[in-house]
Amino acid sequence: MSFFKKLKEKFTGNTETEEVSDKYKEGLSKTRGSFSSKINDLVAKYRKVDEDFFEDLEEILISADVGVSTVMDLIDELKMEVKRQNIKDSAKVKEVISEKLVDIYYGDEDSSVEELQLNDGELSIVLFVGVNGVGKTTTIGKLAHKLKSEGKNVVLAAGDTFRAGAIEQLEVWGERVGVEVVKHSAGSDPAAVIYDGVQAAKSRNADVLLCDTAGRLQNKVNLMNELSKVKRVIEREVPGAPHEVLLVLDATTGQNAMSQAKTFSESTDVSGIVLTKLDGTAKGGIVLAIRNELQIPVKFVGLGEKVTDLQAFDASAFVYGLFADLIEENKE
Ligand SMILES: Nc1nc2c(ncn2[C@@H]2O[C@H](COP(=O)(O)OP(=O)(O)OP(=O)(O)O)[C@@H](O)[C@H]2O)c(=O)[nH]1
Ligand SMILES: [Mg+2]
Repeated sequence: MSFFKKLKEKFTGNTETEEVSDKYKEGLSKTRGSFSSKINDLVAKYRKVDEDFFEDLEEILISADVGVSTVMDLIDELKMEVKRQNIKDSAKVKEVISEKLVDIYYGDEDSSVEELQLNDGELSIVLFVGVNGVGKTTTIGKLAHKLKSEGKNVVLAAGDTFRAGAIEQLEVWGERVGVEVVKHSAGSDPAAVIYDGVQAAKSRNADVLLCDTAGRLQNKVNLMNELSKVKRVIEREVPGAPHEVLLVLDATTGQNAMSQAKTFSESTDVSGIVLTKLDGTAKGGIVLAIRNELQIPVKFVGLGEKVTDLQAFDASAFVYGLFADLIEENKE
């Protein structure tokens, strides 16, 4: 079966999967608009698949923030596949590209969504880190909604005591979603807030505690020290916790996001990435660069500002979003 047909079968004709593919389609419309039109122009320009074709393709991928070394791998794979299938017609390459994008994301692992690692029946703690403005607090609100709708008992801890208004912002989310928020006053010790959050979560038999943290302090060293302190409190209070340390990155910042990932993973064990604001960029290819160059799984993507716009990352759905027009018109 062709790859587009497989994707079409997976993501259409069923309300549950259609909801997912619709979200990706909508959230990736900027990237699709720019990426797909460039690919279409490329195919129109080169009828035959030759060296020049691949060179231009390389540029298109790099301009979508796919990341240089990932692009190189991808181009090598594509060349091999084109040879193997003896593809002469450039239009046929589109499908091979989409298939290889999924392959390259998952690498040798079996292609399943990287789920949030939560402990069933016991308290799980998720710590959110990332620089200011990337979307930590918003993501916590969205994830709280998602977990609650799955029947989980969720508590939030307002660990950003530094930025004015940060505590209130989390409280607004708490009210909107209908979950409890543990807080202290502004300027207090974040580790103490998190400690209280853990005690509250334990005494309420909560399933998940989501911990917000500051994105900016007086300086970077302070921030990293504070995060370590918060993490130590969590480790001490709940063996095996934090179950996830999620680094939130803003997709619209491109290479900056990559360097943030390097900085944070040097001082904390980041277990996964939340890539926000994919809806706001035409360079959604950064998902692939992050996975491939940092070896950290992207667990969620932010595809808009609405509470339902946080999606578990699924590379097939992502590629569906990128090539939706081609996939849907596929008559096979
Ligand atoms: N379009 C879009 N906007 C988003 C997304 N995620 C977050 N935002 C917006 O990004 C802005 C910053 O989000 P916050 O959640 O306050 O960011 P933060 O990381 O908590 O920032 P600090 O508290 O300053 O460290 C808000 O206006 C959010 O609505 C997304 O997936 N798409
Ligand atoms: Mg915040």
